[in-house]
Amino acid sequence: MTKEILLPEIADNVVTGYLASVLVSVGDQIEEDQSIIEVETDKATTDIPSPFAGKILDIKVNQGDEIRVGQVIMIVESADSSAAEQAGDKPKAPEFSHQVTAEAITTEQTKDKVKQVVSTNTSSIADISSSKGAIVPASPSVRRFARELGVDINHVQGTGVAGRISDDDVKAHTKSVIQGGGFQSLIQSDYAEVPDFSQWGPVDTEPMSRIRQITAESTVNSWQSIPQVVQFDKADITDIEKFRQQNKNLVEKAGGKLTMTAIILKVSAAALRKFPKFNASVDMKNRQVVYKDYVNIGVAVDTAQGLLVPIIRDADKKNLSELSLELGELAEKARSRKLSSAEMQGGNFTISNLGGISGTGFTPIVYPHQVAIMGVSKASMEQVFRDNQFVARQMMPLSLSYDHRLIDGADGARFLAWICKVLEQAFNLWL
Ligand code: CAO
Repeated sequence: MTKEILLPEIADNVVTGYLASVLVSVGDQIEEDQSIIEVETDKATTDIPSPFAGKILDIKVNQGDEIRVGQVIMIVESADSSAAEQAGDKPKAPEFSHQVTAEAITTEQTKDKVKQVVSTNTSSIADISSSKGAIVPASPSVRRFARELGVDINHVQGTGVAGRISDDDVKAHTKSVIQGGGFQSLIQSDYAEVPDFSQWGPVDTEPMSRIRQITAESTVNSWQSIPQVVQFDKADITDIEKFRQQNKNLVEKAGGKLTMTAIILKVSAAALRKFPKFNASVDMKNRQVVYKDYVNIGVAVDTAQGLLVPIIRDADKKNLSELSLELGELAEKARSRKLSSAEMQGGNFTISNLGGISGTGFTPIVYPHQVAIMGVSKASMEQVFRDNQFVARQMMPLSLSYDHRLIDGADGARFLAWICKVLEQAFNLWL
């Protein structure tokens, strides 16, 4: 019999997504649970599996389309019919209650949701609105843009079809709230037109991926709203590198890799406890500083799709082996696009280690709602003057970008010096 596959609910409060890729073709014989499309949202990229086996008769969506929960994705000729269908029961209308939380989207749950939305009729979109109540019509990118400006999307008047809200509507709303109070520079209202580059030679264009758009928006937002200062220092890691070489077998036996990043994580977690200002957020709206009694650290991971930052939770409570294992797992998940949105949320501080690649120093950008990020560059042997003589030591450059609204220069210098001291002699941690 012929069946439709509809887009299931992907995450809490997510009603649309972008079709990143179609993984099958018309005429393909597919298995139950086989991934058929990849959908990108502001939060993550999710594989959507087929709820049954069959032959694909038609594909109703194209790469790059913005698709809505409940929308028909494909028509499939399914060999078997369920007992309920044979008995003539109508398939259940999709239940779009917000039961799937962003932090708990497992493959099993996604499959369950897919099964819920398989239907032989196309009334699903109407069902969504009636079961959820009024949904403000706006794409994920517009919602994100509004959030970044601190604008409640529910207060924005949409000028598009059926009241759909665009970036321009959010900007117009924001401008009207500010009413020319001298803050226009905070609103990146109109991106300037770029010149026609083809007048100087051949060009090609490609649309930005969602990850690239989000990185672009988030870095612009940070650059415009956080006054950043960068402090540089160098850590003598000669002894800790010896320790790493001597002990890496132990971590390998447990299935992980004892890398410099894991060691830096451990030391940074201790530093965040010692210097609570660096484990805080600035809340200008309420003129307050939010100090956190948990130490969640993001680690920048370079992936083929772009930069992703999974969060190591409670890093201060984990030993080096645990941190190494968890970092390896999260980095692998990032590279295979399996990170959930929850695994990228709630970080207090970030580490960006480019030392495995190249470079003598760089100035990373503080993440929104954090107050500092530490850049790590490639360690190398240097002549260091100690005790009246030059000695060869392995030195690792560190750069700490921090939010000057909360952190003064002396704080930044002390924080980084402490990290260098502990990396130089790890037993300093016990003192
Ligand atoms: N100096 C010298 N060597 C270093 C180093 C440093 N600062 N950091 C790592 N290395 C070495 C490692 O020790 C490892 O050597 P061995 O194989 O001999 O053990 C090698 O480089 C490769 O390391 P790795 O990549 O396996 O592991 P890692 O923990 O060092 O890095 C991760 C993990 C996820 C941080 C890294 O893979 C990555 O993605 N880095 C890029 C981060 C990024 O893009 N930052 C920019 C973001 S914009 O601010």
